[in-house]
Amino acid sequence: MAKLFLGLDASTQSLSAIIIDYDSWRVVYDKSLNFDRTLPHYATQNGVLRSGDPLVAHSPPLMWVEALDTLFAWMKKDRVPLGDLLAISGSGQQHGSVYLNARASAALTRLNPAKSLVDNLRGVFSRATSPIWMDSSTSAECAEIRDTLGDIKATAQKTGSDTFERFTGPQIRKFFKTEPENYAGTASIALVSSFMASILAGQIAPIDHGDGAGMNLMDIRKKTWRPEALKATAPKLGTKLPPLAASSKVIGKVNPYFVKKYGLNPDATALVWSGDNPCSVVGLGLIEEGNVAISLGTSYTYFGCMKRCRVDERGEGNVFGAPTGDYMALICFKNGALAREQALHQYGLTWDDYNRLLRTTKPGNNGGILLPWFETEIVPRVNKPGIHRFNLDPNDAATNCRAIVEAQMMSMRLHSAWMKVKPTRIYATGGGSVNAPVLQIMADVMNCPVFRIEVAKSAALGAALRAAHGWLAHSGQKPRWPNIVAGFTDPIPNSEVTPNPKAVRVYDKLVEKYAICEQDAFTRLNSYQHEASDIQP
Ligand code: XUL
Repeated sequence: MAKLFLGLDASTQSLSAIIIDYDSWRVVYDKSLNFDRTLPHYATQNGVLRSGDPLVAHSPPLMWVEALDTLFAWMKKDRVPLGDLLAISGSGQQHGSVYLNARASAALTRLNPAKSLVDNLRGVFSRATSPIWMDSSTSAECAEIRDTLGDIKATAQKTGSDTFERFTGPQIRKFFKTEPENYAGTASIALVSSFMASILAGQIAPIDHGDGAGMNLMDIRKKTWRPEALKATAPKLGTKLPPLAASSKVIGKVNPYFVKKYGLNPDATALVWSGDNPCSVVGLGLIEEGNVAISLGTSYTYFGCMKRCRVDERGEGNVFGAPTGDYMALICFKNGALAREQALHQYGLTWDDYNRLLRTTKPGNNGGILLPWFETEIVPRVNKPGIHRFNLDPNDAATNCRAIVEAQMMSMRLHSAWMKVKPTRIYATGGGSVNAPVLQIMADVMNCPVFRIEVAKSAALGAALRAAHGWLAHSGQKPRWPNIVAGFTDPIPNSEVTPNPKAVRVYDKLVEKYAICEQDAFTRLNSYQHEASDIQP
């Protein structure tokens, strides 16, 4: 009998299912349900309920409940051999929180298969909507929690990250402050991941160390709730949080609801879920320290696993638990594709022109540097947008285009140094990774080979791998993590870009100058109201 494992991914816009066959490491089923399209009665836009306040971003948890029922119905209709599934796990958008009342625990255990999941669970929420990771309305609460824990450095050392608006602790504090009665009526607080796991397991599920680290509530080293952080957040919070658990933990047998309604094997096991980023780490095969993924999307993200827990004391990067039991770092740069697009408009170029200019200019740009903070920046923290040029003529399209990409890569190198993990293999993903000259600069600045991969549902895939891993470990077998799942995460043929030793030497020097330029820009930003968008020292 095939060893089949199901991974689900409750992301912002969709719920996806991936089934893998463990013996062949092949994906045998892959399906997604888009919330806006399939469940339009929740009136979400890209999975989010929009209010008048642009800082607020919530989603309806009942929509996730209905999506789960619908996706299982689709799998049954597609004749997926659901009876052969050995275990199920999942991945959830990080930080989002679900507020459950005292009826929830019993309702989860006694789901009636004659009714829909929605009808079973309609009455279990103490808050109708769930704040999600796109919500940035909690700056006041971030400051309050950070002040109680000490400062940025202390908060990062204690919880793995500085306080961030999207993190769950500040969101819980805001709920307690603005709706104290509903907070008091909350028996249990779940993350998106642990809420979905609770439905599948028929009991309030633990929160795993990966997603738990995105709350500003977990002691990042001990992997236990940190009483001081709970106290700084809201009263009696300890009584409302489920236990923390390793991401390989088997919660128990799958909820009989799914056995009776969809024909799952009554012995199939339900594992804890994790966050989408921790799941992607194993989905992309970033198992060994030094294997790093760089996603070149609207924003750029840099992430990879760390064997030892190190935190970013400047509070820019985030540290989460990785499904392997190690740690992972996630660093998000806002001025990604956005910055290159600005240059495109400014100089009236096409992407082909941009690539040609990158090919015809020299690595190091003769010392010309540009800080591309077209928008406020997350890493480094820049609250006032501005482009800062050093030894660069603003009218010269070619050197400015090169300077933007060089700055983005040098910033990644500089601001990932706290991990103390030298990249040995970089997987480049996202729209920007199709540009070979950009990947050449990446390889040269990082002094590391770069491979292109298409990331198709790495989080759902990682969840399926976690299901396999947890199940095998639970049944006394020695599981392994694959580096590549064929047809899914294999590098695009002939996409390897190797560093050019001469260029590497240029960037080893230039990165020092780049760091000085950043400092210089910060001094200016801090010392006077900086209005000019161009600075030419
Ligand atoms: C990570 C984060 C996002 C969400 C998206 O900190 O906020 O990547 O996990 O799903």
